[in-house]
Amino acid sequence: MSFSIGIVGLPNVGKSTLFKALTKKQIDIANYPFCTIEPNKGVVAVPDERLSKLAEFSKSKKIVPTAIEFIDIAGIVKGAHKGEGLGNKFLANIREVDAICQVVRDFKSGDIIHVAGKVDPASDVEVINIELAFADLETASKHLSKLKSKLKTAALKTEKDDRKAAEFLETKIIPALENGILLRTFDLDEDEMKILKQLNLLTIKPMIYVLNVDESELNKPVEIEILKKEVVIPICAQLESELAELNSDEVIEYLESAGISMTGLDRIIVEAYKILDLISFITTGEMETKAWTIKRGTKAPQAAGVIHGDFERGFIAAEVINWKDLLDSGSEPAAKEKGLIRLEGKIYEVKDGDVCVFRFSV
Ligand SMILES: Nc1nc2c(ncn2[C@@H]2O[C@H](COP(=O)(O)OP(=O)(O)OP(=O)(O)O)[C@@H](O)[C@H]2O)c(=O)[nH]1
Ligand SMILES: [Mg+2]
Repeated sequence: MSFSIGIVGLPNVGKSTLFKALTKKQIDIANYPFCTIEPNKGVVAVPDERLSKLAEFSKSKKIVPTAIEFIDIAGIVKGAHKGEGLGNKFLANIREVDAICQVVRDFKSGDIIHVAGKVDPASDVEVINIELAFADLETASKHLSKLKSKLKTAALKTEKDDRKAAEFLETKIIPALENGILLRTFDLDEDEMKILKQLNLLTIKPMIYVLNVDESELNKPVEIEILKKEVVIPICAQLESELAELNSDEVIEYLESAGISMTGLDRIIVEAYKILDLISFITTGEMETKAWTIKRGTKAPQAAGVIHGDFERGFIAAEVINWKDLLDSGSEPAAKEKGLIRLEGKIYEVKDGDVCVFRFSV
């Protein structure tokens, strides 16, 4: 199971600079047989401080973090939804990703050309979001006309769902998109989600914003009205690309001197993981300590299935303990003695930070 984040934004805002820095952190792909690496794709480890602590606890020989994929997408320009620039290819690329990371230029330094002639993050965000909304508008309108012509000939029994979908698109979705409203801000019920899901729309995908600022402005609060309710990560892409060249001791030294706990890149990875509603459970032992990705709400058998199909098919039960409880109890037998290791069945929802052992029989 691999999740991907598309890096989008206007041309020349620092997308590739950010992407290259990310790929310096590219994981040892031998551990991740599912991924084919293409030049604009990079698979990076999701930082997780719990793993090193558990590895020490279990005397593990290796640590295997979980990973997500970033895709560097060509810059978008005004009119992309009509095919301007690399419009169509760009939009096709975004359809494939699970979430969007929108890079917005706010750095003033250097003589880097801005496509609109001046640095104006709020206006840039608007341009991109309107392109995404208009691309969705086209998709939704096409689908609506298909539904309408189908309804003209449909038998009475089958038409109820189609009629409902057509009305929903016509009265709610299309007017919103015409006004440039992103669909992910909508409260949608299950039926409505189902209608939209098959359309593979862009503005329904979760999004984080990366504000590419000058290094001197890194600690300033973000005061951009349009981004008030959004997840915004200020970074300096150029600085991140320099940090990516350093070894881990040097990075720690830098973080301490700057008074921060994580590099901008790591924050992006962690936030991307969060907006995808992904969580990790952990397996730990002498061989390895390993994090596994699941969607929040996944039940124990399906979580087990992420490790191996047999674990799901032959699922019996899961032995579960929170990672911190395990560390605090000093040893596994001590945790067992205190009754902290629970036996959970098929309906148990695995939690973030659960350390699991699955019992199965095939
Ligand atoms: N001063 C400064 N320059 C930067 C920063 N980030 C990127 N740049 C420069 O801006 C230029 C464009 O950066 P890219 O990363 O290629 O931009 P892009 O968004 O990938 O551009 P397209 O692929 O054309 O859409 C390069 O010359 C970078 O060195 C930054 O944080 N500060
Ligand atoms: Mg680029």
